[in-house]
Amino acid sequence: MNKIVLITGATSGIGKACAEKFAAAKHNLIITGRRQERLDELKATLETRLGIAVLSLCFDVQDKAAVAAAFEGLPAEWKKISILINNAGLALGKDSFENADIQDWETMLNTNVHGLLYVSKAVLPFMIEQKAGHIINLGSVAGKEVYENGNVYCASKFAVDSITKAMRIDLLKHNIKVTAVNPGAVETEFSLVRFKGATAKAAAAYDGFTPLTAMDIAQTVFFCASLPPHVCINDLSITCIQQAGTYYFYKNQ
Ligand code: NDP
Ligand code: 8X3
Repeated sequence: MNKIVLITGATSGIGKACAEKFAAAKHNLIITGRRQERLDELKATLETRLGIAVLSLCFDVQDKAAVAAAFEGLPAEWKKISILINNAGLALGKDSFENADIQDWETMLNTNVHGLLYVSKAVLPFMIEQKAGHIINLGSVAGKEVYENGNVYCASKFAVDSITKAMRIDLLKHNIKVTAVNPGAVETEFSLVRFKGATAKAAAAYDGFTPLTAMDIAQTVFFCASLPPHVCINDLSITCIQQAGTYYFYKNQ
């Protein structure tokens, strides 16, 4: 049976690859992001190519009222969400604690932590009503080990790690699975955003090794979502073969 899969941050990178992967398996999708034109383009492509239904919702996950309004206003048939992929997120800057920008810190915490909480709170009543659901949070290896100049980005992903664990415990009674997928370096728009459009600096983030692709992560998320109803992957970390943890890389000589 086709499920409804909600993917936040589907306009780029891992979220977009998840949309393609779940659409290919004939699931219907709710895709979100702030860039309406990218949402429109993805919806048109997936509906035409794969014959699935796609609903796009354009909002900023930092905006609590906008998040609540988007989900309260869903047509009844779209409220039967089976899988929520909390993917929208970003890093801003990679500076030593004393030099980092406070506004960047706030944006990361508001997006990666508050945004994930707002969306989860809005969607959970639909899953509780169905007595089933699966929440998959995009954490990071940066939520397992802090690295130099990673400070508040790492803190935001440590928060995702603990929120995921807390959700899993509290939602046991509702038959809702909660999974964290924690990638190492994945080549997406992540570094371009982190370095605020500085293309050379962003590209240099992947110098000397072959990073994961967005589709590698989408396949992993899809795997977690495809296991039998009684099985829940709790926590899955994944890196490319040239990375171990957050700071060990074996780069091309
Ligand atoms: P991208 O920059 O390619 O994609 C980020 C997505 O998040 C975009 O669709 C963007 O949409 C959305 N987003 C960002 N801020 C907001 C916001 N305020 N409101 C709504 N949507 C927002 O990066 P990735 O695909 O790499 O990142 C996806 C997730 O994976 C993030 O949580 C990231 O922390 C995590 N991750 C990434 C890794 C990597 O190396 N790339 C490694 C580990 C984890 P729009 O701009 O249209 O709003
Ligand atoms: C993104 C991976 O190592 O750049 O979460 O922080 S890293």
